[in-house]
Amino acid sequence: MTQFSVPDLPYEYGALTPAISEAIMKLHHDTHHEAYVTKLNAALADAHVEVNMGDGDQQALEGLLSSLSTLPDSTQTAVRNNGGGHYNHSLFWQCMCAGGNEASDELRGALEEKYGSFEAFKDAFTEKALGLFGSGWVWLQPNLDIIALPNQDNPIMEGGDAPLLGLDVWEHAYYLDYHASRKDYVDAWWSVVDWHFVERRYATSRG
Ligand code: MN3
Repeated sequence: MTQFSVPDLPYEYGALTPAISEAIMKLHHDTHHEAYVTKLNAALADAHVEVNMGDGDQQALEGLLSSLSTLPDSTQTAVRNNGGGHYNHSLFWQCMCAGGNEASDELRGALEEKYGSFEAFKDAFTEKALGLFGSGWVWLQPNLDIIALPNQDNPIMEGGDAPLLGLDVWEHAYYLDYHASRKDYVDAWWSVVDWHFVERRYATSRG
């Protein structure tokens, strides 16, 4: 039976303070992410869908999410929401680190070229985050496009590439700390982005 599992955070729960509190990280990782994984495993078991886990959760999820239409109709929505939830959160934890860091010359230069300046890129990304109605995610793609998608949807589900960077703008990601101010959350989030992780993904995506 296919069993996906919640990865440990790559840092302590309180590592992202004050941008994101220990209380949010515990709730978000231990309760929300855990629930997506539990429901994903249940949906696959109910439909007797076996997934090759040989290369780990991330590879298996990329295969699953890019071929949702091959699943039984009754399973597609559950896998879309909960498989998306598992993939997106697993990526999200890795996109952050204590204190954040700076983008490299290569990625920074490419973003500056596309958006005019690094600040203009951040403004464009923030604008997408604030403009997304309801729950969803904002993604930076390997071609450096910024895409906002609802719910737990991910560019992979649309036939796109695996994102480099993702921002969770569900209320559960910030409400305890910032109440209804998504803008304060996004502004603080920039201070904990692990650009070294993002630039490794950028380099890999370019072969
Ligand atoms: Mn979330």
